Amino acid sequence: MLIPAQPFPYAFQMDHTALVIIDMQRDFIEPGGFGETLGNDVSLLAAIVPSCQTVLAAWRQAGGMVVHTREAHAADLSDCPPAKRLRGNPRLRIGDVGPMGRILVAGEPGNQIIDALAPVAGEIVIDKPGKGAFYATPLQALLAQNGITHLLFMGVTTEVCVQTSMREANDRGYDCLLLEDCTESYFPAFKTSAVEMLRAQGAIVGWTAFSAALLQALDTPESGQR
Ligand code: TIU
Repeated sequence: MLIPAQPFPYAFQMDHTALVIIDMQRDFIEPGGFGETLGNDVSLLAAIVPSCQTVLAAWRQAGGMVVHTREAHAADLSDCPPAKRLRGNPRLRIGDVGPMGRILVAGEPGNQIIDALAPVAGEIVIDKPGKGAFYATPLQALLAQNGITHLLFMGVTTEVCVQTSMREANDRGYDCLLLEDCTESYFPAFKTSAVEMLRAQGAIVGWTAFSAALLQALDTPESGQR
């Protein structure tokens, strides 16, 4: 398939491409989680949920591989460096008890992926202790086992976990595309900057496109090379 993208069209084959959904968790999107304890207005992030749902449904329908990530720490916080836990002056720190359970701890209610985008059987779910999806996770091995060479990214936040994951993936040789209307930041200006810098210099990190371009290609797979 070939879809309109910036800075130039993006080519991919369904069976070598995975949709990677970064950290669409209650901890970032709902009040009372990690995102809000950092002082952010979390309501901005909910706006992308409908477009993410549409893409996820179409990608599943087309039979594409789906990877969900969660920023999550072990209950004993053994995978949370003090430098991360002690940074800044949040209202609640990682591991503290908040209204949705312990902040950013695996298995807690607030750490779950939001219901609207919940994983289904057969989809990969990666718990990651860092901002990037590859650091200290089995993601690269799982993608290699499945012959994946191309990654389509959605999720939050654009300039933190999405950008870090996309840069990690780019350095590992994946052709990456970010769906612009399926990612969001607590800081609109940072989203704009991140999108622009990722695709600058001839797609130095990767491509960007709007979901309509992907949806149109998925509707008409015969329109491009499959
Ligand atoms: N704070 C912020 O913008 N993001 C994070 O801490 N994690 C993710 O982006 N998932």
